[in-house]
Amino acid sequence: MERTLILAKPDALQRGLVGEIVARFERRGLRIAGLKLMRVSTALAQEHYKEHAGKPFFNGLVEYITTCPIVAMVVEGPGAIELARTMIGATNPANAAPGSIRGDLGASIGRNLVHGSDSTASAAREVSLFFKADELLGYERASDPWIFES
Ligand code: D4T
Repeated sequence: MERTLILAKPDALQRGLVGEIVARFERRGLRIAGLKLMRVSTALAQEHYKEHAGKPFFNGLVEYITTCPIVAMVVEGPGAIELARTMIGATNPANAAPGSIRGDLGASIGRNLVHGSDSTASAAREVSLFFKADELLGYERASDPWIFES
């Protein structure tokens, strides 16, 4: 079982694509463990994207993700991190496979709709940056819906 951070970025909100994006993860069988509409502060944006600090696109990236609310989501399931990355597609929508979110809906590398954690370490770091522990809910009861085999 893995958990990964998914962000529907400002262009997803502006274009009315949040429902489409959430639905894709749900339909693929990943469970929603956390979900919220929020504004990203400059400090949070800089921390989230710190691996890109100093790169030419860094300031634009921080400015962009702080301009408009986002929807942050934690999804979970077996192999969720890699599965979500495959579903999201290549960073540049021009190279993203048709069928992926960016390949179907993405406009440009600077407006690529979605973020997904890229490794186990990133997922742990990013989930805790965006969510407090008590904002993440499990589905432990036998009656809770669960698509995967146990
Ligand atoms: P995120 O992190 O948003 O899921 O995207 P990726 O994991 O697919 O890509 P990334 O970390 O390499 O880039 C983060 C973010 O920066 C934007 N970007 C990236 C950009 O505007 N210009 C660029 O040249 C690159 C490489 C897009 C995603």
